[in-house]
Amino acid sequence: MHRSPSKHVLLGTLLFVSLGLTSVSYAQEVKAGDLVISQAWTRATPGGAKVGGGYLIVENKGSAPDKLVGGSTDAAGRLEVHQMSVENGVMKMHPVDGGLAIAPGKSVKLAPGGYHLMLMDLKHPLKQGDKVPVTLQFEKAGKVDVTLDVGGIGAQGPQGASGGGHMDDKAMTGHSGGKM
Ligand SMILES: [Cu+2]
Repeated sequence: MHRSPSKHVLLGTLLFVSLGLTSVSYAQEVKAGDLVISQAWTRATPGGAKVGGGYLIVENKGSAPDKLVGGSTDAAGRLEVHQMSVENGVMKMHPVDGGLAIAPGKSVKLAPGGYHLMLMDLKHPLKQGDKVPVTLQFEKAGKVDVTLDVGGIGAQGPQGASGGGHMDDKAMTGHSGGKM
């Protein structure tokens, strides 16, 4: 009487969905102390552009807050942590004062239209398909190397795992992680 075939179907579906998510997860997930950084990406920039954005997700699995305070990259003169806000109907961005707090047990998403990394004084255009090594600076976790996957100019999110699953050795220097 309590047997319900539809429950099995539902379970099967859930299992399938979670497996599916796993298989399209991004090649790079960087762990640094209590932080897990994933889905790091950026957009291609038009020639001559001097700035580019950077987007990722930071999850704090620990019990203490941390802060993303800045970073650096060889691809640009400076790297800042920015936020967007709308003032009088105009989208503006400015550096996050004192760093971006990552509360314990929470994830913070840097995405177009919100918090983002700002690569200032780009040394060369970012090209779709390239990988841009970036060193993030956290208050507690310290320096963390991640790689931004460069998507198309109008990309709204990170690209799937299609193509480019392998890691560039040069991008791997600085942390000991290997392929899982
Ligand atoms: Cu910005």
